[in-house]
Amino acid sequence: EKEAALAAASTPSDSPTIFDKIINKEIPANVVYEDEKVLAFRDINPQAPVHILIIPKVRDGLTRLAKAEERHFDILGRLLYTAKVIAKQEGLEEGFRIVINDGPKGCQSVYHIHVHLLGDVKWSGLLA
Ligand code: DGP
Repeated sequence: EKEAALAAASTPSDSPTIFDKIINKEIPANVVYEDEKVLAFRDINPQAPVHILIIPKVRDGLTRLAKAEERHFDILGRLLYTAKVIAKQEGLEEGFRIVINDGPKGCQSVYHIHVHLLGDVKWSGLLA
C-alpha cells in the first residue's frame, strides 16, 4: 500500500493541475459541495466507501501544505470546516478521517492543496 502510494506521488510543481480543469468545468466531477471559495467532489480512485476531496477554488500558492503562509489561515480553516459540513451531509455521524498528503514523501500527487474526507473507513492504517 505504502509503496503504491509513493509510486503515485509526483514531483512538486507550480503548474496548473487537473483540479483547475474540474473547477472550470472542463472535465466532469461528481461535485458534492460548492461555495464561492471551496469545491468538493468524489475522488476518482476511492480508498473508502466515502472519499471526497475538498479544495480551494483559488490555489493562491497553496500547491501543498508546506507552502502555507499567514494569508492562507482563512482558506485552511474553511477546508476543514467544509469537511465537517460534508461529513454531516454524507451521514457520517459515527466519524470520519481527514488526510492531507504533502510532497513526494507524503504521497502527494496533485499539487493543488486538498483535504481528503474518508468515511466508513475499514482499514486502520495511517495511509488512506
Ligand atoms: P494526493 O495523492 O493526496 O495528491 O491525492 C490526489 C487524489 O486526486 C487521488 O486520490 C486521486 C484524485 N484524482 C486525481 N485526478 C482526479 C480527477 O481527475 N478526478 C477526481 N475526481 N479525482 C482525481
